[in-house]
Amino acid sequence: GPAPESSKEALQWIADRGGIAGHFIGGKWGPLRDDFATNNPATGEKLAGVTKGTAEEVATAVTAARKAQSAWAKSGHKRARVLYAIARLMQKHSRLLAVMESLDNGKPIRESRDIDVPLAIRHFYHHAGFAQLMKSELPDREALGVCGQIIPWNFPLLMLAWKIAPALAMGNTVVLKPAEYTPMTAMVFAEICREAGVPAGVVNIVTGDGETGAALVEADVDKIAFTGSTEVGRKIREATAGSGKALSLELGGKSPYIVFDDADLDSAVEGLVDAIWFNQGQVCCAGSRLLVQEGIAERFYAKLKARMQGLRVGDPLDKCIDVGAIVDPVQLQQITAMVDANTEGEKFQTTAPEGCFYPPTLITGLHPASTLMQEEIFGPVLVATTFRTPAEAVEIANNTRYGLAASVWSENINLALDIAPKLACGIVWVNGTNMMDAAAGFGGVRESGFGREGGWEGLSGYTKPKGNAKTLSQITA
Ligand code: TXE
Repeated sequence: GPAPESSKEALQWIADRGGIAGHFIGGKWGPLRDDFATNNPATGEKLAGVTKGTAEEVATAVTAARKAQSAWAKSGHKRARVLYAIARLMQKHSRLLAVMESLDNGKPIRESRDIDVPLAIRHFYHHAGFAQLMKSELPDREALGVCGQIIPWNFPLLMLAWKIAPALAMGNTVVLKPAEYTPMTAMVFAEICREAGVPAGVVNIVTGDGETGAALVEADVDKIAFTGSTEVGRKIREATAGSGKALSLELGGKSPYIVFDDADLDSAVEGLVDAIWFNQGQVCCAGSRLLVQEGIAERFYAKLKARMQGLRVGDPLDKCIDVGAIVDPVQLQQITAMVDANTEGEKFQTTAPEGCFYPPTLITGLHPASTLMQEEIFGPVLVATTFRTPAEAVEIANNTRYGLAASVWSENINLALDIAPKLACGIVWVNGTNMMDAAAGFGGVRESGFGREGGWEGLSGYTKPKGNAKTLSQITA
């Protein structure tokens, strides 16, 4: 096969910046300190030192964003021009972005190159158009002001794009905190902002961990947009309650993948490869709970196991690899502990190399109420049960505290369309999975969060009625 993608350019890029990922505030780099490390999970080697942002540094970034906001909100044409420039420069630097993402996160280069980076770019193009349309399409709305944005490590660049593009399009300025495991592509993005002529203070990046995130939640921002764990989402909801800050939460999931006996089984198997082995299963909307109609279960499991044996696990920079490294040994430990604690059902596992890798795993015959059917594993582990009737499928599907996505497989479109609205979740895919688009709202219900990203809903979440709705802190100031 082709040679692995070279990491030389990305490693040189990091070395040229003193080996540190740190703050980008008011259009300038710094402070830059080596407070903790971000590693390449595939090798365990340190990739860069990371600056842990203090509450003072967060406040400095918020002040810079505040200062830049009213000028930025003035011209939709200018915002469109700048957002287009960002998109074009991301294209120009797409190879660096893709390799950097795979080095920092461990995801297969095929995915960062063909999915993460192009979708992130698409997001900027899409929202550039809307920046221009804001005045005519949303004449009664205006920017919220300064948005604090906190993102996870599973799609570092894509989540950055989901957060920053709509906020900027609607005239907000932002302070974004990348996840502690994966700050690197946000660093490349900051330089792209400079090259694109983003005015100083419009995009601020503050690196750090959960404490830095908590400081951002407490800071003088008008909105917090968060993607991450349900547990932290709950803390943020408590911390912002009564503050007048707008809030959107995109949290965990345990999304059902329902296969009826009349489904095209080969397509449904291939869909599962995407649903649960894409990005090592570290996907909030992963189809992690397989529900198969009883009569076809054995046949379907056999096909699935054969397909699993064809999945190649290993070096993320190898273009032939299907499943890369788990983001961090802590996450690997969590996946291992959850799977090892289970004593129910039948486990089928393929193999994985030594190190921070976990083999594709299928556990069948689980009771719908069992821990593995209820809790998010956030790894390449598919758990399965069977059902008899469509009504039973709906009942099992809705029997979790989450409600992000669902996937329904049947050749009977009447059945699929009858089932879809009965599923308690934000997104239903019919005969497909993980279909994302900048023009479609994405988000969940119940403990998967609220608010939508993408589409009109996502845009309106970054606006407020004109001349109205000052935040509590603005009123009391
Ligand atoms: O997430 P955290 P972690 C789930 C998944 C995973 C688990 C733990 O099950 O195993 O969460 O992952 C910042 N105030 N998901 O610990 O802690 C943190 O620095 C403000 C699902 O990495 O939620 C990071 O930037 N911010 C999920 C971001 O929150 C805080 C994707 C997410 O980290 C904070 C990731 C605080 N008190 C994990 N504490 C999805 N839905 O896609 C932490 N942070």
